[in-house]
Amino acid sequence: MTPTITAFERSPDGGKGLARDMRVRWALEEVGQPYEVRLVSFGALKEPAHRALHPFGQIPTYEEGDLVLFESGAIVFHIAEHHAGLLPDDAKARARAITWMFAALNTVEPPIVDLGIARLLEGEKPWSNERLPLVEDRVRDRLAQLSGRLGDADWLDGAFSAGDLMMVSVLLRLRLSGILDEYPNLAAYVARGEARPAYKRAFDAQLSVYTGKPRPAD
Ligand code: GTB
Repeated sequence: MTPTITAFERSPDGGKGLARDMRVRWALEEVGQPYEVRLVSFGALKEPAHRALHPFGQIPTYEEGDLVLFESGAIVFHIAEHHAGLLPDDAKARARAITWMFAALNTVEPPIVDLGIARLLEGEKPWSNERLPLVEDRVRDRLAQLSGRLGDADWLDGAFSAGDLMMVSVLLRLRLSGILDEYPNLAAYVARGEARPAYKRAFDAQLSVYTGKPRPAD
């Protein structure tokens, strides 16, 4: 059965792949599962029909028959559980890959989201100049720890997994800040993720929603 996901009808990033449907698209592309996309306006997100799918009125959602999921982490985990390619067969390696998914979402993403809020929404506040460096340093702390763990490995724990998919997706949100480049092994890690054919297909698909055409070949 072909699943349907939701994405922004108009993404504030204009298709830079920063909205969280991108990670779901990437997972579906990695496992070779075709999918359909329903675009939702900001108004419709808060309407009862969408809230029946997503209690918080957000994207992405995932519908597969009578199964409805929300939360990008839960959706990617579901995809990874039901298709080969994103989680190792070995039980312990699988548990470690799932641990990295949670680490990306619960430990690395929160300070990165905070930084986005501090820069985009709080930049005009009188206390912003004082707070921003603190928020940036909390991001740097996490990146330094992650960078130390990754070392010169290609991926976080052996072969590419849903843990890497989620971590790269989270780190990508830092690209414009320049902070990622302070950690060359993390910048290279993100670039490896973006170089995957499945990532490129997912990126092009979300971009074409907003431009009407895929991006030119790199
Ligand atoms: N924890 C949830 C998940 O992982 O699925 C969070 C979902 C979420 O934040 N969804 C956002 C949303 O629907 C879109 S991704 N927001 C609308 C609302 O809450 O009313 C966040 C996002 C949006 C836009 C950009 N961008 O344009 O750069 C980046 C990230």
